[in-house]
Amino acid sequence: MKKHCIFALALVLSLLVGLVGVAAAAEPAYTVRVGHTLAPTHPYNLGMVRFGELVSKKTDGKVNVEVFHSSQLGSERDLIEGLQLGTVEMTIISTAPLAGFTADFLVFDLPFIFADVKTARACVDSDIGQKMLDQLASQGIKGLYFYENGFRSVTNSKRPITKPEDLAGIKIRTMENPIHMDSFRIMKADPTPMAFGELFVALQQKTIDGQENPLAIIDTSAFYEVQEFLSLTEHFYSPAPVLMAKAYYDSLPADIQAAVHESLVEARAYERQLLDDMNASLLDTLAKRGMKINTVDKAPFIKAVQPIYEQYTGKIPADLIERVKNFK
Ligand code: EAX
Repeated sequence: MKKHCIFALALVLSLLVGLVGVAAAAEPAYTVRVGHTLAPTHPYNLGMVRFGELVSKKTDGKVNVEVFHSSQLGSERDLIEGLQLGTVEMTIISTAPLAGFTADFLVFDLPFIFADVKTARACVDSDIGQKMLDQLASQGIKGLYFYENGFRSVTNSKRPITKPEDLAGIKIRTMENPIHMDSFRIMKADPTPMAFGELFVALQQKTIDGQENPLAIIDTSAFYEVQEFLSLTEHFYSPAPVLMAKAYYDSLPADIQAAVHESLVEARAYERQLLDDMNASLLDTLAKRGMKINTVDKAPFIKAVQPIYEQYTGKIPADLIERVKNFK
């Protein structure tokens, strides 16, 4: 009889241990909500999903990443403020809205400052970019890595843009960034800052004539449905900083922080590769979707926006502008 009781007790105990074990495995210790403004098919989203897969694997399921696309958690400005308030743990955005928080980020918004994507990636991944990310600590933000949005081109519903004068009178949506607005003003366009989430409807209702974004956004956000002309100005390069709430990052144990870093570095290569692969076929795709696409001679555009460099030297340290402009 006694033997049976001991056996039954051992069985109950092992079941309990098993249940606790399953419960523990089921409940991740850390849930990271990542918010962004782009479509679920854009590399921002796919890159963050890949980050989530990698960090969950590296931490045996302790970290669970939930990605919220399409401005579900607010605009890029809302997301930056959300990191500071602790209402969201992580975001991937363009640098443009950060200019209001740290002026140095404006350097990346200077028109035509990078000649090609290889130079741009090397620069943002260098000590120049790292120093900028580190500056965000004073704003309660942990700047982690630069992913990529890409070179921005103009779309509109009025006419092909082949030279700066063609922009005269075009009501163009810009990001909430002074350099973006001044660059289009100097070319006699009529810039309107607007959160990305409101853009498609504004184009559809023709309250604005145009916008400017990289090809992958024009495609994944279906701007081809509401924009007739695509002019390949490639006037700004948008890096995409991945940011975490500093208080949240600091609360993570060192091994979890290490897994976050490793996973973000791996997923960055994946996100950039996705963009490269998409860009290889997007001109053909967008033409098939009905967009009238033209290339441009960039020289007149570069000349037209040159005064922006003088205007912003001082607000952006002159030596930083020189370093980025001459980065090799
Ligand atoms: O960062 O607002 C924009 O046009 C940005 O390219 C977009 O939010 C992705």
